[in-house]
Amino acid sequence: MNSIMTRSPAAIPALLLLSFVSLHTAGAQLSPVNYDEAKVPKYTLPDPLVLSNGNKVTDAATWRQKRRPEILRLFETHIYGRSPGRPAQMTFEVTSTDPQALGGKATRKEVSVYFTGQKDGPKMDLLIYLPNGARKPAPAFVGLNFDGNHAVHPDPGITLSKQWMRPDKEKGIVNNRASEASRGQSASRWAVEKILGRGYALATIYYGDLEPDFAEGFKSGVRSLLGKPDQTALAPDAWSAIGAWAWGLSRALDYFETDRDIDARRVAVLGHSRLGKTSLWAGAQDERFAMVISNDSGCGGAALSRRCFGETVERINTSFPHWFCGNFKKYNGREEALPVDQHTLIALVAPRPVYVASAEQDLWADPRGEFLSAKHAEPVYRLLGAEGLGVEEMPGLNQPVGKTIGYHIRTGKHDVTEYDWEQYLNFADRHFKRH
Ligand code: GTR
Repeated sequence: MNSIMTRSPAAIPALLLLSFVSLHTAGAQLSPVNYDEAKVPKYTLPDPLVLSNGNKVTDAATWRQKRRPEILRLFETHIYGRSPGRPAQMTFEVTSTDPQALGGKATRKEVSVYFTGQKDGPKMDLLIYLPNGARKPAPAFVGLNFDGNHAVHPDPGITLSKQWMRPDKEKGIVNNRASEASRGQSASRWAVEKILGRGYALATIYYGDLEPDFAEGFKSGVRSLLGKPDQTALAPDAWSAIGAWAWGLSRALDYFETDRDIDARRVAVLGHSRLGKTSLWAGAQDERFAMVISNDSGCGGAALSRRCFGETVERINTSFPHWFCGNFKKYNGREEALPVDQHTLIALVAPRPVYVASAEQDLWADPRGEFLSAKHAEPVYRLLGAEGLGVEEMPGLNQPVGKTIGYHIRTGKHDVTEYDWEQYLNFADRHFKRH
């Protein structure tokens, strides 16, 4: 989703820039967007290794038993809301299998996950490609997609999503529904053949299966279908849209545990932008994810909120009130009052490998803030005996760095590219092939 009003104005012509500013300031009195490093406020980050009671965390046991649960609760209470667990009645159904998909390179499977065990109840549809000829069970990447499973590849065998979608003529979305013209529309973001060629499986789900992405979307998504019947007033710490999307990723992992073709102990969860915020939250909560990847996730994702660079807490809460829980609104313009910052979200992934990626032109997402988050998560990795980022300074363009925490900033705009996938595959090879 690259709406102009939400991206860095750096690459936008002056006239458009004017409308960018006015759209962003219409109605609400929002502070101007800061893209000047010199104007980043002075801030002190919460120390991931100091408990709320002021005691220092100096051993792994205290991290695991006290500080990790404490940080997790803080994120639930103040940022993403509390999500339920696995529904007791959930069932899975393999709805199609083609062992000779993509010219014989892959086995394509589609799996419906019925959250209440009822076929006419809430469900999500997984698209899975398994690498033919590679050793099974295969390690896998799983991520939500923006435009429907049929959009990740032109493969005509993928079932066309019937869910609500944001209108988009270019993507063949007519009357809020996908059409044949929608096939393969986001293929550039999913390096399917490359992933399969490297011996990995790929699984994806349309994020709208869990909740359509608009303020009132929760009324027809899993938050109300699985929650209390009257969801008109959500509690201030009830799960958010990001919470619902992340919850779906954990349900995919529940399925992988039953599929002998996939190695559920080597699954990397990844996402781009709002879905990168989601992959971080999914991976932070659910320790079954063996690796977590954030692609250009920005504010409320990898970027440090306290830097107030590009998108701020106030802006994101104003444009997308449903993404975070009600309590997060209390921090509009008061980032310094947050009991956590996003480096402690990354620290929740420790000691599992985590990768944070930025793009040079994606100033709206604050590339430096994304790097610094990764950097400030390092003390937790070290405490747990893992190597962190391994560098002190932000690397130059297209120079991936990192040990257990990976990072790169590539040239180009807010997007997922072949280059990003190349780095994720190399990172996964380094960590997964040891098993
Ligand atoms: C923007 C939003 C960002 C990012 C992006 C996306 O509009 O301001 O935080 O999440 O959407 O998801 O594409």
